[in-house]
Amino acid sequence: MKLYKSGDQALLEISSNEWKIIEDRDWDELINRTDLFNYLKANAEGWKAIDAPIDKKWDAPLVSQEVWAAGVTYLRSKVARMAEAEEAGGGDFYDRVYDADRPEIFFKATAARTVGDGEEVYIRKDSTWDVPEPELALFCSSQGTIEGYTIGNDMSSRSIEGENPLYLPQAKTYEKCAALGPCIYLREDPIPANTTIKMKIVRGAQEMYSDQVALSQMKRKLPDLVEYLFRECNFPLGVFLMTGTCLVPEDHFTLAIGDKIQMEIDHIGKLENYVGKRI
Ligand code: DO4
Ligand code: MG
Repeated sequence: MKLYKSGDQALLEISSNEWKIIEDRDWDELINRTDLFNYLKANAEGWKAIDAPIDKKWDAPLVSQEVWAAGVTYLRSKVARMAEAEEAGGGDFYDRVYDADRPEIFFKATAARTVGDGEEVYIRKDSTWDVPEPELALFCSSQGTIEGYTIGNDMSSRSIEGENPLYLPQAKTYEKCAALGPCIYLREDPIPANTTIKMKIVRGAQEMYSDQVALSQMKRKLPDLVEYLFRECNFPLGVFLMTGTCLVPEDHFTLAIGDKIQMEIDHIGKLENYVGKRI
């Protein structure tokens, strides 16, 4: 089951040919509940049936929630970050966090800095090395339960974070630094470990990057990441948590204005964004 946001409306895809519209409902109130899947399933009969929308543009599935992110949860991220921070003497930190009990968790973006499917993400003007990071993102209720899944793009400046790990907040958080979407994917059981995350970067007619990874490659357990996030923080409206990347383009690659970034996660769908720059 998938829940999409389009302006003030919520649309529920029960199956490819069974859609419902949920009108006049506050998005924050609708999604922030434990057992969201069964709530939607139990109430679906009362909502109006509609035809499957064609070529619809979906909003990012959040209104007031914060977006957080976990890092160095896959070996590939650890190795890439150790190399980029080596000269600055910070490589060791990534090695240590990969093996530590406490995961790396950082504040990523407010809803206002997060875009949806089909929109522009930005690269910083003071950055020379930029990459998108395709990540499984969790939607957690205010009670700390994992209620759904979406695709997250954790846009990152590798030149800034590589200069000094203390610059991480500037490498990660700026206008349009995050994309989420296209929906919140809901299921009764946890998302399967063989779920695949894919990313393609296209420049004009040329494919610049294409790779994929299975979720099973992640070192951390999703509930452990959530447990750390909720230890000393309350999220009265729920929260989105990106869970780290494994797909890192070769070091010579940096994003350019106009690049198309296509992310896909099994079951959830596709998230496509274009690279722009704040004027
Ligand atoms: O420590 C830097 C950021 C790590 C990250 O964003 C990731 O591994 O996805
Ligand atoms: Mg990341």
